[in-house]
Amino acid sequence: MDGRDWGKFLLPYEQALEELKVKFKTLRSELKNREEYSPIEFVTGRVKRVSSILEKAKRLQIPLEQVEQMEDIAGLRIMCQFVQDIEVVSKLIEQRQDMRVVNVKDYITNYKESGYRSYHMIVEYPVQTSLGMKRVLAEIQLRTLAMNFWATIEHSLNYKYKEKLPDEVKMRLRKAAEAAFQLDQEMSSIRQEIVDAQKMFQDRSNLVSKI
Ligand code: 0O2
Repeated sequence: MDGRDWGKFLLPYEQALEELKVKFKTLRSELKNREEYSPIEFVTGRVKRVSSILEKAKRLQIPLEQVEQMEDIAGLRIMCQFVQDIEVVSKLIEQRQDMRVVNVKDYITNYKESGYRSYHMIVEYPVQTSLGMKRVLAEIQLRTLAMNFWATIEHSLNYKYKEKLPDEVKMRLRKAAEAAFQLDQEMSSIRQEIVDAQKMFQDRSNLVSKI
């Protein structure tokens, strides 16, 4: 153990994550009410486990006194229905006054060797704590539902095989990533049809709830 009180160290990250979740869930409902369609499908988040922080710090040779440089201790995930929505949400994030984008990793254009696709935005976010204001880094991952499906399965397989996936499984996962990408492409091409249908469905439910 390194003597650090990890519980206290993680407090501002936990606070940042809770606030960010509320803000993006609120943005979702605001857009649904204002535009009848939200580019945000749902939002999740996690604070990185201490064992995972230590492992990553070791791998990236980050001294523990500088562990605050790690960009994904607070991680927010925003799921979108369509690839086009990712661009819309990323623009909304760039325009916000309550956070500052400090880095972007476009794993959609430059997908990883594993097959992983997502758009990562690193933001600096100020949290008001009892000790004063503290700026923390948070990683916002923007994904389609298909990208999220793939990443969730791959993450659990990696956990099962302790990061040593057999070549056969790796190959199948790469093929599955390609299939998920094709699905996103197909869905994108009929996006307007789907959005119109969802708006009609939304209007009907609103009407029924008013009766
Ligand atoms: P957790 O939740 O702590 O287990 P890396 O060097 O791969 O750690 P890199 O390239 O710097 O990271 O990526 P980045 O932007 O820091 O993001 C790391 C996070 O992105 C991961 O968190 C995953 O959520 C996601 N990610 C990156 N690559 C992959 C991948 O190949 N497969 C899957 N399923 N997810 C990936 P952790 O470390 O899993 O976080």
